[in-house]
Amino acid sequence: MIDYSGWRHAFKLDPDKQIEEEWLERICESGTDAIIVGGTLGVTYDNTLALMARIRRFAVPAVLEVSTLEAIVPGFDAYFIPLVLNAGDPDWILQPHVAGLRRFAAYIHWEQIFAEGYLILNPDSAAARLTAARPVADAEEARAYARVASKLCRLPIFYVEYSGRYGDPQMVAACKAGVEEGRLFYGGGITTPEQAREMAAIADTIVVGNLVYEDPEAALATVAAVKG
Ligand code: 1GP
Repeated sequence: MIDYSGWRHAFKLDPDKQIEEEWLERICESGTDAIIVGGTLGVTYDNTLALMARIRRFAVPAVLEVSTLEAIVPGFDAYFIPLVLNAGDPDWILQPHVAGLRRFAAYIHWEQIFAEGYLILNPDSAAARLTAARPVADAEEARAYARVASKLCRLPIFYVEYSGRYGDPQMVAACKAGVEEGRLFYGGGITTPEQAREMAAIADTIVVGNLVYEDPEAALATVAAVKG
């Protein structure tokens, strides 16, 4: 069974984006704790399977963050299942999960499944638009969301998602204060070692996504910043 409790750093790779073999190898062999495969748009069974097969050549743990029922590919070490806590469109809270269990319940290895309470804080992100994410007024509200996830729902992971934009450390710290049980993941807009360090000082695990595609050398530098 996968143990993410000690993870400090993960890369998130998008099946809908291209990455050259050499860079994929360097990312997978970078010393990061895990590769999370996930994206919001353009994720298909075929491109997810293709990316998984390439990552599987390396020893790094590989997790699928499920965003569409059409792209649930067997063979990952674990499956992270987001519940978008501030989705304005209620269909994004539990309806896909009900539909997924109707279809796939017989195939599920529950020990590989981990729910993530997602709080989407960048209103301009694709995920925010897709789920009609409700704005979060202030740090107090963010902390309350974290408590709902951690204390009420006992979700094992709380994911502060600023995808595409570097977040407000005070908001992340408020979330951390609310997550008493479970792990806090932070993702969004990390482009420098300093940002990686800043967020890693608050969150349990930081996730670096876009930078892999925009500036892979800089992405590699975030690993040493956090784990070095
Ligand atoms: C996206 O949280 C991850 O789901 C990482 O965000 O792509 O902005 O690094 P970035």
